Amino acid sequence: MAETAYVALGSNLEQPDLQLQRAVDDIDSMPQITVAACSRLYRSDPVGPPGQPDYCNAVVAVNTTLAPLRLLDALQSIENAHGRVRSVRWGPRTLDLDIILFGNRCIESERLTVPHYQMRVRNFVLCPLLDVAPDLELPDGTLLQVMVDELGYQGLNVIADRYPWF
Ligand code: PH2
Ligand code: MG
Ligand code: MG
Repeated sequence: MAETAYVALGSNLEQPDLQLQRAVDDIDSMPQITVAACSRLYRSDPVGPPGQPDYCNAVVAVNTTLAPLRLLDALQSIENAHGRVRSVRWGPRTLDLDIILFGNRCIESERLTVPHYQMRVRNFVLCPLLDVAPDLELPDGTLLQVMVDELGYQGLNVIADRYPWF
């Protein structure tokens, strides 16, 4: 049975806007994963170590028959193909693909925590998520719209509206 998952995309190196557009296409071409909806494209102030370039961020809704850890494998293979080097925590990266929600599930394993442990405090995740899922509730019943109203759009700029962005 296919389930809907939400994946957050981020990049702040090597043409971040094009990295994200290619990543959406790469996700959609994976076996057993279909991109059902794609958010607007945002430029955002970096959160984390100072002195890094601005990020581009977006969120896609995917339909998948993969189990959560197999979806994670697929996304990590795309990160690696985009030249991702894992070094500084929250430091600059060519491509970051995070599973933020997987159906209504709560998952706590060594490799994967869903809902994503930081999503509630990151408007560069919640605001694009609202583009693709305006009526969404988290597994604990919190309304996404309420969280977005609390966090606001500070530090975020929409740089492209409808996918394909370019
Ligand atoms: N990702 C991080 C750390 N900081 N800042 C922004 N604006 N966007 C990101 O995607 C981001 C970040 C680590 O995943
Ligand atoms: Mg991340
Ligand atoms: Mg990540």
